[in-house]
Formats: sequence, C-alpha cells, structure tokens
Amino acid sequence: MSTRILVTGGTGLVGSAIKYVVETTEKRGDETWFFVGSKEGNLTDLQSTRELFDKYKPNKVIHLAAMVGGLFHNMKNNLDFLRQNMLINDNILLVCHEFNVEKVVSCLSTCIFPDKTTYPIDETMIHNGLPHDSNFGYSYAKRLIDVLNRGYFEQHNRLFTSIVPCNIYGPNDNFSPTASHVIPGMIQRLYNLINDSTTNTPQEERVFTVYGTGKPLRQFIYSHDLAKLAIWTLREYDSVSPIILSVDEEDEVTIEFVARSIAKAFDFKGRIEFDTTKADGQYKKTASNKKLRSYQPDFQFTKFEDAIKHTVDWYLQSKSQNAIRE
Ligand code: GFB
Repeated sequence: MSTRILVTGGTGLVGSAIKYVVETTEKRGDETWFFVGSKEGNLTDLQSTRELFDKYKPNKVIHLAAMVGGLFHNMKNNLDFLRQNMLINDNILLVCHEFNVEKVVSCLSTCIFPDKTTYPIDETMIHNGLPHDSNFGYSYAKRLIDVLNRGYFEQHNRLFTSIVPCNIYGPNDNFSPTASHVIPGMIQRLYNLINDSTTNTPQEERVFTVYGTGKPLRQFIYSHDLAKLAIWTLREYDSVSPIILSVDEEDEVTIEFVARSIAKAFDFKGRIEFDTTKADGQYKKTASNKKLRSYQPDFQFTKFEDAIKHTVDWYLQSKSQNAIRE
C-alpha cells in the first residue's frame, strides 16, 4: 500500500526542490507524492481546503504553502502576512485532523525568533520574546503553527511537527523586484544592470547597489539541501517539537559577501556600492543546528559559492526561456 504524500506550496522554491529530490536521489517505491500550488485551491478558505484533501486523500503532508516575502515586502504588509498565513495554517491543520493525516511537517523560519535574544538561537527559544518589528505579522502566524501543533498533540495525539529553516535560496525562487528575498532580489537586479541596453556605460564602470549596509549576517541553506532534510523529517523525525534545519553557525555570511558571490557568478566586473538609506532588517539571527546534527552528524551542505553559481546559471537559462517567477 503506497503512502500518499501531499506537499502544499508544491510548486514554489522548496516544493519544487522536494519534487526534484524525491524523483531522483530520494525516490521510494512505496510513496506517491502530490505537489499542489495555489492555483489548485485557495487554502485561506476552509471548504476549498477540504475539497483539495478530498481529492488527494493524503496519509502525510508537508505544508509549505504561505504568503512569503523578503524584508521589504514584510515591512509593508505585516497585517496581510499575519492574517493570510493564520487562515492557511489553521485550515490546513484542521483538515489534516479531519482527514486523519498521520503526520504533518509544517514550515517555520529562523526569522520568527525573538529579536532580543542570546545566540545561538535554538528550538526552545521560539516564544521567548517579541519578534523583529519588520516581520511581526509573519512571525506570529508561524509561531502559532507550533502552538497549534502542541494543541493537536495534547488533545488528539496528532503527530503534527515543524521544521525551522534558515534563509533559503535556489532555482525556481520568487525573483520579483518587490517581494523577493535577498539572493533572488540581488540576482534579478544584477542581471538587469548587466543587460541594461539603455546605457553605453562600459560593464566595468557599472555600479551594482546593495540595499542596506551589507553588514547583516545570515545563514543560507540551498533549497536542494533543505529538501533532503525536509524529506528526512517527514520519514524519520517523530517529535512534535520544532527542529531547526540550518547550515552550521560558522557558515553564516554577511550580505556583502552574498553580493560579491553573486557578482562573481555573473562574472560582473563593475563596482559594488551600498545604499544605506535602505533598511538592514535583523542584524543577525544565528541559529544552532545542534539538534539536527544529533540526528544527522555527517550531512554535507552544498558549498555556498557552488550553490550560488548553480542558482545564477539556472536563472540565466530560465530567463532565456522566459520561465522566471517575477
Ligand atoms: O532575504 P531578506 O529580504 O530578508 O534579506 P531577511 C534582507 C537583507 O538583505 C537586509 C539586504 O539586510 C537587506 O538590506 N538586501 C540587500 C536585500 N539587497 C537586497 C535586495 O535586493 N533584496 C532584499 N530583499 N534584501 C526575512 C523575513 O528576513 O527572512 C521573512 O523578513 C522571511 O519573514 C525570510 O522569514 C527568511 O532575512 O532580513
């Protein structure tokens, strides 16, 4: 009997990475995977959510669907991030309970941890203080997943758990100029600068502007690495408590380093400058992956520069085929 696995948000950055991984290195004959995107059902509507589950009748669910965005998109839309994600998350977990789904893995984020905290942050600290002002809406909606998971476990013995990724990047990300996270945002802007045919300025004299000071620190996980760890969580991790899926603390990099890595991947010969009138957001949110390492001590993360080069190459190829989500 095949296990039916439904992935919500299945056509996005992480969903498409999971699809790639389960169809290649992590393929199993006793699993049938369904990847659904927002076009298949409005998850902010309870009836539409029930219809989706009635169609796929999953035994397990990886719940990725969310209203997501980078720092600047969050700063402008905190109420929408709060309400949309609260509706989606409450509907999904209620319907998973109604349809007797045996296991659910939902997706949180390291950006929801308290802003005033000690470092490194670990899974026990999620609710220990106010989140950063810039994304309080998204943060509280995601924290409520952890609260709901506890409620479904205590009241109905449901195994609904959650993963806490650090910043994610990779192919098939959202490259929109207004809503994107930093890596796709920079890739899209640098591509446009290099290919700007409205100016005769030689390439080596063009200036790539990084938003903010470039000093904030971030841990970045390549989507294909996160996909492998999310699949492992679904198959093997049987605790309701969240688990951080992040690269090691020492792999934390500055935004400036990210910009220079992307410029190198494009072989950009121009200058990099910093627009300090733009917000930096959280200075750091260093997360500990000690709990993950206790289960997966030998997991190898893809080298940052290699993954950036792969993502830029994917972007260039997809751009030429007009297949970019912007
Ligand atoms: O990925 P990002 O937008 O969000 O990164 P966060 C923002 C950092 O990158 C800030 C700098 O320090 C920005 O100043 N930055 C530089 C840029 N150039 C750019 C650019 O072109 N685009 C963007 N977006 N940033 C998010 C949370 O925080 O983390 C979300 O707000 C989510 O809720 C995500 O959880 C994982 O890492 O600051």
